[in-house]
Amino acid sequence: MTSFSSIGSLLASPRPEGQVALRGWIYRTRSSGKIVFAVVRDSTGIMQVTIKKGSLPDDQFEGAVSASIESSVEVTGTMHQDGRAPGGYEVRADSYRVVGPSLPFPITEYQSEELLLDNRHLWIRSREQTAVMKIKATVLAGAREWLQDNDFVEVTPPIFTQNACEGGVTLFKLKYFDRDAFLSQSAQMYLESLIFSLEKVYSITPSFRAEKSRTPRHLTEYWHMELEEAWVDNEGNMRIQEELVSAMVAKVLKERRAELELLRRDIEPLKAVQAPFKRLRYADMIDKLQAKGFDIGFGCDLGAAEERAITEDEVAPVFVTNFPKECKAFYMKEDEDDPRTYKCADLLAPFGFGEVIGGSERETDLAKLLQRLEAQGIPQDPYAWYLDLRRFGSVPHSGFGLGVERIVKWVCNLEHIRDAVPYPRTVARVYP
Ligand code: NSS
Repeated sequence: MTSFSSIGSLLASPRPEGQVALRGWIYRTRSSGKIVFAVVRDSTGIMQVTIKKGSLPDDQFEGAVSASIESSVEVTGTMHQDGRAPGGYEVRADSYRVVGPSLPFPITEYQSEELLLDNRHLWIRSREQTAVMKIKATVLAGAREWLQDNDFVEVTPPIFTQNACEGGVTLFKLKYFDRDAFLSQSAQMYLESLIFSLEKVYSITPSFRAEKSRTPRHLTEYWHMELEEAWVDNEGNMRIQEELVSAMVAKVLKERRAELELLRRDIEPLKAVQAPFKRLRYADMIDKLQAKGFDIGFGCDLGAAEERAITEDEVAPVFVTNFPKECKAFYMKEDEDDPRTYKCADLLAPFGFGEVIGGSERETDLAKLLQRLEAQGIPQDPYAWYLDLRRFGSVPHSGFGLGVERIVKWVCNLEHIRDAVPYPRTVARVYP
């Protein structure tokens, strides 16, 4: 049986004049009379292959002439240095077998965004998408590595829920047999319950938000990394976030240089992503925004434009702390030093990328929680179990949620969040 090598391994340790076997998909191909120049890609790279009439059976040569891009092929031949080939080497084929021919590929160089999205199942083969998916996997691996090194336990919270963790406006409601249920917006409340045994927990799950607005940073389904820790206050929570994010970026810089380069991502600013991150108070940011001409006052939430103005001159992410209560969810802990505000922080990525994490210390005062539910007209029943957590050995605790695609969008410098996920779900799209 033929033993195939990956293109990446062949280019990393070339075998000049040596016999090699590779397989993949035709990335480019052109023929001129008695010779076909094909570029073959696999998951690890691209390799130029030359197919010369007479060097292999005629039917294989004809097959190479007629095979169009995205046909899958198996190639054997010898590897030769060639300065004009990508990667500096080419393979001269002595056999070239088309495994699965391709119809004319619907995606060519210049296509509308709509056509690309309709053909997402084919478009995800592109080298850019492939690089983004690899970087995303490394972002997740870097996080899991840091979390494991720091004794966090990965847990698996439910997706069907009856709790609106982040408010009713963006809930996806569904029929759960004879009851109503929602798709989870956040695992937070379940994670809070798990700290009473495990103390340090995290989960990576899909979260769902019925976001009607079409923006470059909102998906209706996104991957949510959430963490909760007992005995930690808001400052400790921020220290975890800055170390975690620094570790994720460091892992990408260490292992995904080639992919960052393919995406033409300037890596210098990423090198500056190192804990600690700046802490800025919301109230000071309002003053700063007013001075810049924004029509904004204490109590207004920060939108994309405000976040951009705060971070446009930053190289590393920054925390904005102490949001007014009216901007945030009922479960956050009041700051006794400034009771208009919560002990909370949003982490904003630099250069205007905006919010990537939302976190807070949690309110442990049962009376305050009950009072807020009442004031906001939120029925208590679905939260009875959550409120119980304050009745059975409550402890100070904090946690946060990180939008994985928001991080990937920033790290890869993508214009739109939909390119940070293979099959984007937005208000306009659930196909393919
Ligand atoms: O609404 S959050 O700000 N906070 C929570 O859900 C908390 N309950 C998390 C927690 O403390 N366990 O969302 C957290 C992050 C936010 O900073 C974004 O990075 C991301 O989730 N997020 C989104 N990403 C993509 N698309 C949408 N629609 C979206 N909404 C939030």
